[in-house]
Amino acid sequence: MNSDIKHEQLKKWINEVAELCQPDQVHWCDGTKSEYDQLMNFAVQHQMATPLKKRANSFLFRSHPSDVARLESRTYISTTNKEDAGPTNIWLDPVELKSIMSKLYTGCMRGRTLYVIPFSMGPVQSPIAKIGIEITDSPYVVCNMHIMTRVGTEVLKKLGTNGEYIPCLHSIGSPLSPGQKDSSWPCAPLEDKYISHFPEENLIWSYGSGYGGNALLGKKCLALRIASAMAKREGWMAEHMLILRLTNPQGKIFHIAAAFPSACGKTNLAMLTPVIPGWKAECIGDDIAWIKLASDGKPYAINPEYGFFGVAPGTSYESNSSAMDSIKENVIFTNCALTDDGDIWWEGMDGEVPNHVIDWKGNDWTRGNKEPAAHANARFTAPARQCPVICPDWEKVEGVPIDIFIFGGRRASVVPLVHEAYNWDHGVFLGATASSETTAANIGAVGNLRRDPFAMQPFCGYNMGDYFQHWLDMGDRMGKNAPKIFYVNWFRKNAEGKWLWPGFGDNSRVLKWMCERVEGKTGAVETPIGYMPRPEDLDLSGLNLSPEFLTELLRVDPVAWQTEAADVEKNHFVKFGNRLPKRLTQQLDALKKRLGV
Ligand code: O2Y
Ligand code: MN
Repeated sequence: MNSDIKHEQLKKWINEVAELCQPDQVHWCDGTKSEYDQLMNFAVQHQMATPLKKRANSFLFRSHPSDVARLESRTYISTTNKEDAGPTNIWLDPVELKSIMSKLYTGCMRGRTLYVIPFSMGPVQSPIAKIGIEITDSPYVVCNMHIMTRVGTEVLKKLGTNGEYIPCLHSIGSPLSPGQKDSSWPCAPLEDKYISHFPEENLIWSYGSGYGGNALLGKKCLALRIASAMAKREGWMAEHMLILRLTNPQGKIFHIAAAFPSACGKTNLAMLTPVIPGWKAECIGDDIAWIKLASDGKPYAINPEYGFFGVAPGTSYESNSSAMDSIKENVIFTNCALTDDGDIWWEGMDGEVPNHVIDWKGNDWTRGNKEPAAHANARFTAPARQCPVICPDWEKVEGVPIDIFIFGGRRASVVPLVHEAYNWDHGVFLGATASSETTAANIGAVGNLRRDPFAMQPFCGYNMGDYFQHWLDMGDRMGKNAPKIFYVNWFRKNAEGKWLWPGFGDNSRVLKWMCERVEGKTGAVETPIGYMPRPEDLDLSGLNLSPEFLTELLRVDPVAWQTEAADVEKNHFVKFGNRLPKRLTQQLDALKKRLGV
């Protein structure tokens, strides 16, 4: 296949990497089913994967216990000047980082195959799409990339002889000596793991981890960290957002892009089943949105991905029936439990807890065991086309016009169910100050409050202060076409620690209010934090919600919000120094004034 490649610069890069990493062979991926099948056969033969008797063409992988999630502590944004990476990123000098990593890469693919994966983020013919080339020595990564991105010869054709691509170099960092038996999940020790981004040259180098966001480089590394920096330079937006189409009973269509930190039910909202009669929801994407202004002045979004890399535990027919129906076949499961009849299982799945399974570490597990059978960050990788509520326009090359932006987080107190920004700058302030309490799927202690601006804290590939300015600039360019901005919190609790809002399908009630706000058809009250629905503005028909719960859901406690404003000022905004746009300081001052501070 190498001789068919007409892109000389690409061939040169592959040859240079092959010389450095010294693989036994080089394989150019064509993205075909037979390639996928061959790689899966290889994984099964080498005890890396277990075929599942109960799900056609589906496989279970178990990772090494040290390699179970993306690693923020080993993720680097490497720019010439430290200030350009900003206070939310870990920075290393590019010369130093490349020197460290080049040593690690030397000979790192011995005994293995180097796979070249040409992939497109976005439909290949979309003007918003970008091409990446991932080099990896992991068959697991190749198979996941087949599902998560558009891989193959069509991409190389589009690249032609001199097309632009984003080089993504990945190695699991575990060379094999002659005759050495491989392990089921080879990877490098923590101190040798690096997930590195060089946004000034659109370059990604990842070493040592084979898991998720660390290794499937099209996702967080390219589509968010590198793309966000490209978007800033080129005047578009790369956001950590789901994309949802809502159609009201009159047939009017609304497109919503919503940003939530990890572990806030983003995939569930992306595949929402509305409880309100006559409303329909369709999924366009569950994690990432690339948004460009079209000639009509409106922002159009595409989902750059081709599949879902969803959190398994907690996913059930009750919480997300569309996700369950998406994973019946052609799925890769990672770190789930294996049942005795050859199916997967995880905590929170419908039905009885099984008496016996093999847990994610490969050990016997019986009901009542204190340890979970599936890892909290266990995943399914499933083709988006298998989702029963996938929108027929999800691959539209020009994208869909966005009417509403939503920010949110997981807060047990203070933050009400929903509020609406007074204007674009206020909406940017809401995004910039978004916060969430951590859960087991985030790294770090459970229950800590973390500011997660625009849900981009782990994913912004440049100085977050400049990113805030970029949002303000985009608003200026959109003018009257700028979407309305809302902030939601599905997770408020009462004094007894009980959830106040049922969430899931009932979230459609809140989305309905937003759509009616866009149409100017429903009311709201002005509060210090933004417009909010009066109880009568929300469609709560058929919902058994006590008046006390509703009052608490919509309560704004000025004293708690004064503390919130002080926290934003003293612990959050202060980090951005002179990169914090003045317009956001003005928003904070306006909030304080409305709160009577
Ligand atoms: O732990 C990982 O490597 C995956 S993280 C992830 C996966 C899919 C969608 N979102 C996320 C995230 O952390 O935001
Ligand atoms: Mn995500």
